[in-house]
Amino acid sequence: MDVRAAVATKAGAPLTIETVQLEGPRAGEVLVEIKASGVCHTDLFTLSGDDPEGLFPAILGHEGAGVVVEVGAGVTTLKPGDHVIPLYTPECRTCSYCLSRKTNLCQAIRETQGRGVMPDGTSRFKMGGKEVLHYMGTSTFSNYTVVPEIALAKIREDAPFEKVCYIGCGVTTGIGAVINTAKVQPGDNVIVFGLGGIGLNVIQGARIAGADMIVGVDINPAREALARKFGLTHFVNSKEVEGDLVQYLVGLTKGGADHTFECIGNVKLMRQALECAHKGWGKSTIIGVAGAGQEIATRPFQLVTGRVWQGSAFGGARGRTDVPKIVDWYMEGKINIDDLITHVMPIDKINDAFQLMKDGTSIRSVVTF
Ligand code: NAD
Ligand code: AHE
Ligand code: ZN
Repeated sequence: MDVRAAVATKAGAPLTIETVQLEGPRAGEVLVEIKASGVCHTDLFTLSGDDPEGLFPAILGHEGAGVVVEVGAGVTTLKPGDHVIPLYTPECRTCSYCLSRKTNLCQAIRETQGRGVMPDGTSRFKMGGKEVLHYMGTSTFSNYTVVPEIALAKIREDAPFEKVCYIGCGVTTGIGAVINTAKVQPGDNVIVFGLGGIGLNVIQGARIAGADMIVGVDINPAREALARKFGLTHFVNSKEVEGDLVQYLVGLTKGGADHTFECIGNVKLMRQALECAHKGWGKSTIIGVAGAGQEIATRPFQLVTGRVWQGSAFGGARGRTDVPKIVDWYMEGKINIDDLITHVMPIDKINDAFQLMKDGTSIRSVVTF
């Protein structure tokens, strides 16, 4: 079938809206009509050319929501009409990673996903007779996409697509990092570096977890007011701090934070986030994604003296199990998504969404089809 998609033809170039040919679902696959998709910083990161796994031409997008149109042979858990959120971290429930119960990083299809193809090694997308690659196993910047059954969370039908699509990445990543990965406890002090689409969800998660001080660090002063609405208690504009930022934050939290989170993707800030965690027990969780060739560094003494450095992917969430619950939280008013979706636009305007993110004007833009 012909579909309308925003195609990333090469690194650094704007996306172009194209008519692309999409083959139907093969065994174990599902055809989904995408109704809405958020634009995450990771899409911008891959488009920039900094992603070691970035391949072109490809259809980006990994924060979508839509409706099942057709299922391939052997698909048993979904049927046409079901509402779904595609998962860039699938949950097969049978691989050794899933069965370990120690991680959410299902590996059933990770290798082919990283090569931009479906589990059988081929792409379902073609343009002008040539293959166009999938992205993160989801490719939600297309009005139709094909996704493996194990990478779809079935959600309730009364949830608005243009809001809950954000649960496909940003909401789950931020809140999940606090609850599943860091396991923030009531009364903990928390520092969040970067108050964008992910960091504000970390703030929201910290408030839900009952954190005491919730400190946000950003260079964009416009982030303070919204962050306060989500639970921020102290805003630090790092551009305005005289002297060493780490010492300032250690002083502010009277010895360092119980938990810190890096939500930017800057390796220098990852180091600062570690070093302002409390001596003896502070944990620092890296969420931000850094470009090819970048490495983190610190004095090993920082770890010897009890700080813990860890990372979190998709908030440690097991998507088919956890995403429907997070949709329920939203529908029950337990979490706020509406105030974070600052812009909604048709897919034709998707390059504006990337520009708004670069300018620091948007928190989340959602494109609709
Ligand atoms: P965003 O652009 O919405 O937010 C980034 C924020 O960082 C902005 O508020 C910006 O002002 C701030 N910032 C930039 N430079 C700064 C600096 N030097 N000091 C302080 N603040 C600074 O991006 P996002 O969508 O929130 O994504 C954040 C990061 O998380 C990206 O690296 C993204 O790729 C990554 N990410 C990771 C996962 C995961 O599963 N680990 C999931 C989603 C996104
Ligand atoms: N491809 C990059 C890494 C990108 C990355 O870290 N992705 C995160 C999700 S970001 C969503 O916005 C992730 O979950 N990674 C786990 C995984 O298995 O990809 C690189 O550096 O190669
Ligand atoms: Zn994302």
